[in-house]
Amino acid sequence: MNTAVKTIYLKDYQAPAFRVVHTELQIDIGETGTTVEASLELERNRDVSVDQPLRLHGVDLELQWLKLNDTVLTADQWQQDGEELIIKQVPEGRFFLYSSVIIHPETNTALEGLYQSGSMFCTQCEAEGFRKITFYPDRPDVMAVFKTTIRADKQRYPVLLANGNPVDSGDLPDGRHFVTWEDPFPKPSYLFATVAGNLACKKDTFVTMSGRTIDLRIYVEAHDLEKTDHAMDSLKRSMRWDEEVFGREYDLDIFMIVAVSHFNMGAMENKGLNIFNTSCVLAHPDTTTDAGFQRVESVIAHEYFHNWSGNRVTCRDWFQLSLKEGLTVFRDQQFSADMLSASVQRIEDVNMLKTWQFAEDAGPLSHPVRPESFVEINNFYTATVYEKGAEIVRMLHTVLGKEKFRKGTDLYFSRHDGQAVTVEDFVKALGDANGVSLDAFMQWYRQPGTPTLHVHGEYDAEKKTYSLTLRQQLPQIAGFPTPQPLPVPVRMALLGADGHELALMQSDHEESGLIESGLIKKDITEKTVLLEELEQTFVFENIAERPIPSVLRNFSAPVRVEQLLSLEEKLFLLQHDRNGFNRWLVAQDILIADLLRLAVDSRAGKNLQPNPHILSVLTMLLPELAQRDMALAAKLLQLPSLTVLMDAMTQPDPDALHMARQGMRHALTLGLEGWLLAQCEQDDEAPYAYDADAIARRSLRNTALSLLVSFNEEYHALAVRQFSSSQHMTGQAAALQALVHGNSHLAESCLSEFAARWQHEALVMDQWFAMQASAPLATTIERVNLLVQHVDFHWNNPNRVRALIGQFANQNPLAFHQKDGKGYAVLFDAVKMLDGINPQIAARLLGALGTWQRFDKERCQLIHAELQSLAVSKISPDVTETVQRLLSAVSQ
Ligand code: HT7
Ligand code: ZN
Repeated sequence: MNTAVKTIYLKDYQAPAFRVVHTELQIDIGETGTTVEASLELERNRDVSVDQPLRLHGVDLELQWLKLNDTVLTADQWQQDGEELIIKQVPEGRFFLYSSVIIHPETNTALEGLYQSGSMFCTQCEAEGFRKITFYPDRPDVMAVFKTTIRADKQRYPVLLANGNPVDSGDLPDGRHFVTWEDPFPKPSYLFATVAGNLACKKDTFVTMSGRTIDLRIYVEAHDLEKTDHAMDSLKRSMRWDEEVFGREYDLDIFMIVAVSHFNMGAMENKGLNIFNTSCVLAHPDTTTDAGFQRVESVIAHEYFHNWSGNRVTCRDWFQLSLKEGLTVFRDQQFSADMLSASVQRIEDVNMLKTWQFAEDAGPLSHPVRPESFVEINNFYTATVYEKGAEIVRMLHTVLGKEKFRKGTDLYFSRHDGQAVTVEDFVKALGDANGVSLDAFMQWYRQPGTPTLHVHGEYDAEKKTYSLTLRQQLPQIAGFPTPQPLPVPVRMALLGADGHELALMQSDHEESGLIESGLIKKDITEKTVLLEELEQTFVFENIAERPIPSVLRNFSAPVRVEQLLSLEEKLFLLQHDRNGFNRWLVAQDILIADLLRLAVDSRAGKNLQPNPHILSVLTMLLPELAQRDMALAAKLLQLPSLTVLMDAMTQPDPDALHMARQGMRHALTLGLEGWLLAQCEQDDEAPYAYDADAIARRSLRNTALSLLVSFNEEYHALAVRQFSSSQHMTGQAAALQALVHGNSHLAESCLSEFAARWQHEALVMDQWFAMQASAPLATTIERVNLLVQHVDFHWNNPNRVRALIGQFANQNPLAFHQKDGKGYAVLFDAVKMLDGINPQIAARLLGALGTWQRFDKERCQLIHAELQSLAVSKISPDVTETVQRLLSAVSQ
């Protein structure tokens, strides 16, 4: 086992011994090496004991010289210890440290620090990449004003960018040139960015709420310029929305986005110079699906919103990562809900949370939203930190209500502007602004695991009261203290016999402190009750009839729900609940239960008979619902995924669940065939429109097509027709995927035609790889092994690796968990191959095994053997940490 890894603990946090007042960088880009000269104006932090030496981080830097004020330092005046450069003797008061290093972006395949992506140079500094550029106190609580000069060959790199505003530029000898940028806002090093390239630019302007005109620029490779309109529109919508909803105005004179094809994540919020994965900025109807358009809009918003939640107010240390990410995800989810459909947005967000975060929290990779230790912080950019973190912010929004939440964020941003703070500071500001304590919610940041909410209702016909008993069951996660009760806001309504919502009057003595203080609004028919203890009963009076409760509306808390309702009551909710999100939630519950039953039947070799009552309600409901809410109808038609079903089974059996799911799809299609066909025969609109109605129409049509193609070979021609005639990628890709996943004999020629047409569009080819890797077929492993050899597959491009290996391991449980272990071999071979190229991506791929301990003995043995063999090979700290955490499942 590679044990040479160092664990960092939250409890060991110490304030920095030195502050950087001013940072000046001179970056000289060369083809075989880049020189970085830094000038740091430093001073001792008076709050910290004086005898501490100056410690700077540095990784893979070739040091040329070091100077302290006017004196060149000799080798005995500094020492290196791992990633640290230590200088013991420094002057009192302010002083300057100058350094010169050579770095090699041209061979940097880890995509951290300064690296080459295609023909351009760009940076990625979050979390700890700046130390690969120069010696620096590379920690988020050291905030400095930056001035950056970048020099490069003028012909090859006419565009030279850095954070802030441009203040100088000019020509240099030998065909080189320079540009100087100044960023007046103090920032941590992780927000530093620079770019050099030959880039085309889409320009626009935005007038802020105080009347300032901001230059907006999106830099891309010339052939992608036509794909920037949607990103620019999304940016302007985000800027306006943040002013209107959060009162946040942009601060610099210019806001730039650069698209790069090699990027470890989606995008990065560097101050004034966001760097984006091409997949999250480029969009055109010819090459991008609806999902792609939506992703661009939400990632543009997310990174823009970081300007306040992350940049102006940043994190004290990396344990506080959710401070900026949870809040910013919540903000981008609210934005997207306002742009398209609020209930569809919530369905998609919750589906994501339940699929990935609940699974992460149920296995050896479980960790609190604020972790307490890490080896490699890059391993903690997780669904828990992001998505569960956003749910905590949403709960605070729910208990405070919109206006008070806004008062709270106003105070947070003004109180902590220019500071590096903690999650406690955030929760305290929300409480202080409203004269209440929200401290109880801190426990959500500390305690890992998903609680289960048990719901039980009792009606007293004589007293006309309805008692709703809520009980929280908290999982004990190995290595953590006994879990404590959490504050769980439960938004609810009571439905009468014909589906109308009953007036809710609650006995006053039952209400919690927060509700008494008037913080939770009393609505007439919908309200939020706050469960603060392990168990509480809430009594509602004057209830004239036995009601059916609709609880956890809009998923008001990130919990699993166990509710004692009959199938009839659940089907009633599915048909009558006015809350679209809850109709989806109860539909999932109904379908999961029946699919689990069918899986048991499948294992027993029985005939698969989906519950006829469920089928008859769905076949009646869907056509009628589609007339009023097409988006919801499409969501209901997409059955729970195999991953969600595996989570619901004590010992997941992907083969039996797949059979069950196929059986249910078949039965549904049988009942709805005519209506499904009618959806596919409707006009496939051109030109493409990006709005909620058009997206819903395409979604329903494509779901219908996929069901029909799997149902009967007769319909394969229909898919081929859509594939050939559709005027947009949403239609084309859906038709091709239906054929590939439906194992059609027509798939192969369409795949070839598609590749021939789109071979020069990298993002379209990513879709081509992805749809083959995610096909739930016995032949998929063989195909993935062939695709790894394809001329267009490149291990050094994370988008391509995610499209092939990531999709296979995460979106194709049937093939990945194939009994013979060949699917696991695909993943482990990929991790071994990638670790030397890009350890961040290698470690992230292993996340697909987050629930491996729940499988049967044979599969567990196969995975265990692979993990152990990886553990004893020479691997990066990133992969070592993840392997060790995965292996800890066997000792739990
Ligand atoms: N804040 C950004 C995080 C990020 C990142 C982290 C590790 C390695 C590469 C990275 N690229 C971007 C993304 C975000 O806005 O959440
Ligand atoms: Zn973010």
